[in-house]
Amino acid sequence: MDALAFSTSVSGKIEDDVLLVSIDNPPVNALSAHVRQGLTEALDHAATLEAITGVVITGAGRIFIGGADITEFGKPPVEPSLPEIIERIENFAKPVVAAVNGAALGGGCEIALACHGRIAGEKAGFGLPEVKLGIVPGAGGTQRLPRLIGLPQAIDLIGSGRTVKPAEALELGLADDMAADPLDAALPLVRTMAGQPLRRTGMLPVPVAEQAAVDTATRKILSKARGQAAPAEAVRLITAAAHNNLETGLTDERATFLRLRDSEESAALRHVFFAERSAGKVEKLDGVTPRKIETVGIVGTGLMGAGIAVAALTTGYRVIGVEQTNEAAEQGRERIAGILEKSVQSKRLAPAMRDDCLARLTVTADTSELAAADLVIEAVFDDLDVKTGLFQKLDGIVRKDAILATNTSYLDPDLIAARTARPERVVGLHFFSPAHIMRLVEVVDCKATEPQVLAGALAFAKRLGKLPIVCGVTEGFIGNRIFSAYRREAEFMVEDGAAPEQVDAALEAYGFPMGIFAVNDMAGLEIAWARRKRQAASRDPDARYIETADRLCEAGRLGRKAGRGWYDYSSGERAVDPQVTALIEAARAAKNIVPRAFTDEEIVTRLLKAMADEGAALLAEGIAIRSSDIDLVMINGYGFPAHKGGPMFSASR
Ligand code: 3H9
Repeated sequence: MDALAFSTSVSGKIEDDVLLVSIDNPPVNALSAHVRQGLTEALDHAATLEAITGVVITGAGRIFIGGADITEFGKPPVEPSLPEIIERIENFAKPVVAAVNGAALGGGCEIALACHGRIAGEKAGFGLPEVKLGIVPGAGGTQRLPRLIGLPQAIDLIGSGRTVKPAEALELGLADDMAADPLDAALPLVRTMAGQPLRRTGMLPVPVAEQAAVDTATRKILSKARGQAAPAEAVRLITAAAHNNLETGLTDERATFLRLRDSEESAALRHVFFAERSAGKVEKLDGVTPRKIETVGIVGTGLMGAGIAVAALTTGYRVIGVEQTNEAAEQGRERIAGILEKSVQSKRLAPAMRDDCLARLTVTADTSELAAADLVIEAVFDDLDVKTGLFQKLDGIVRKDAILATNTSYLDPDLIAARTARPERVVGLHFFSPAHIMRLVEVVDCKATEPQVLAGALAFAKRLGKLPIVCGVTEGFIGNRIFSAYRREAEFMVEDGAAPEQVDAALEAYGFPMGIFAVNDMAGLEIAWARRKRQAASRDPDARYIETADRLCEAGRLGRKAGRGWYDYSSGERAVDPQVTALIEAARAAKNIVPRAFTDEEIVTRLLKAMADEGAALLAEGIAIRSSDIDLVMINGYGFPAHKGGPMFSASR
């Protein structure tokens, strides 16, 4: 029989007595207005045609339904609404089964929940990730999921926004069955349901759960919420499902969804969502074929090099680690194996995958083995002579088409490149520590970098599962340059009268996991000290300079590792140190500064402005491609709270 077109994106096919409805709205089958209209038409068709005894809903391509169309948020509503369709599915007189071929997320999962049966294909995924967008499910998810799988499980799933795979979905009772091709199981299932009483999720009682289990699940979610509203609202709605009837629960859910959808928090998180999708897109690379990378050389297997090695091994690369001596090579190998082992213990890596990773790893003191590498990343001491010396040596070892990447944080990669035989193959790959965990990688497009080389480095970072941000050459690239401006402003305020602990508390109340002075102590003060000493001769003598950090370093207060820095850590906790207070007061007195009071609001406003101003300069200089890239760098590398959208987003509001 010919295909039926219910709308531009929803089609139907009659399979004997079953209407098979397919949603085809690339790229993710989002529930745009035409999909909702098509689904309504399809249900009308199935309701009126007597020969149809049941309906199966599936998605075309690799996704079932990616959720509500986020691009419609903030636009005038278009009928029919998703809750209306979902209610209609649940109350439909004929059985409706979801053949979940791929990700069923947000509104997509809510459609599946309202169906009378759910079959998970092998690529299926079920999730309600709304909290990640600063909202709660708005089409019944908080009311139907607990009815189907229980309160603690629903709190975990909705509160975390995580996606479950078919086996777990089956175990939870979220899916009724699994099949390689979900249609193969959905069609017979819907036929067996015809004429039988249907299991309507919204009519089920919420299974009785132990209060302790509900409390534990709630605590786990709230402890990670860091000042965001959505997770707590989601928990409240789910918990209320146990004593509310469906209608009351749905009304409360809808009102909460609409309120949160229009909040700053949701606008910020949606900005971050779309920013991540734009990141790494570089116009000048359109149509450029990336250099192929399969074997990665890593020179230096300290903390950074070992982290990069683990990231590469776990994503399928062959890795050749290089050290200066056999003994150091053995230690490097042990360090890498140790990180892999920890991942096995924490169940993030299967034991078989660890063995596979180790089989692809060589660590050697023989640099000539790098002849086999497609890409060599240096993770050696951050010194210009050390790095240039290494790259010059590599010129005589690696293939002509191999890429050389520097992981420098502060040196000028153009200088390193200029001293090599082929500057066009040099690129920056600035990882953040620990490199196997931190998502951010600044991919530095140097003056001479060839497009194929940049595209190769970018593709490599993406395959590592990282969030690559392309940037030009400048001292500290995007992140450390903004961090320096932010730090300078914080130090100005301290010299003018704020206490470091007040600055930190204001930042932490804003949503940073740690204030800037505590972060400096954690990272260690010596690297920035060395840089200030290097720059002393070229510093503008008229520019304001704060000596306090130098005085701390001179007194051996190099941060947390030393037990003292901006704070005292001798008790194991960070504590205000009267010696630091005295040092700050002496610095003020030396400059005749009369300290004044700062409000927390002024502190945060000035720090945000310092970041945004530096970001604007980076854009003007062409160092950053787009302002949302700057937001992502600060969120993923420097603890800027995602639910505030980043410094550029926040400055634009
Ligand atoms: C919701 O459902 C609310 C309901 O409870 C209540 C409603 C009343 N809408 O990520 P990708 C775009 S809230 C519009 O690279 P992947 C994306 O911007 C929603 N557009 O693909 C990108 O565009 P471009 C709950 C969307 O294969 C392109 O699709 N759902 C949406 O790596 C490809 O995206 C979610 O939060 C959307 N919903 O991953 C799920 N989703 O090509 C959000 C994506 O122009 N989506 N786009 O850059 C995802 O997690 C991933 O996109 C997904 C596919 C896993 C589906």
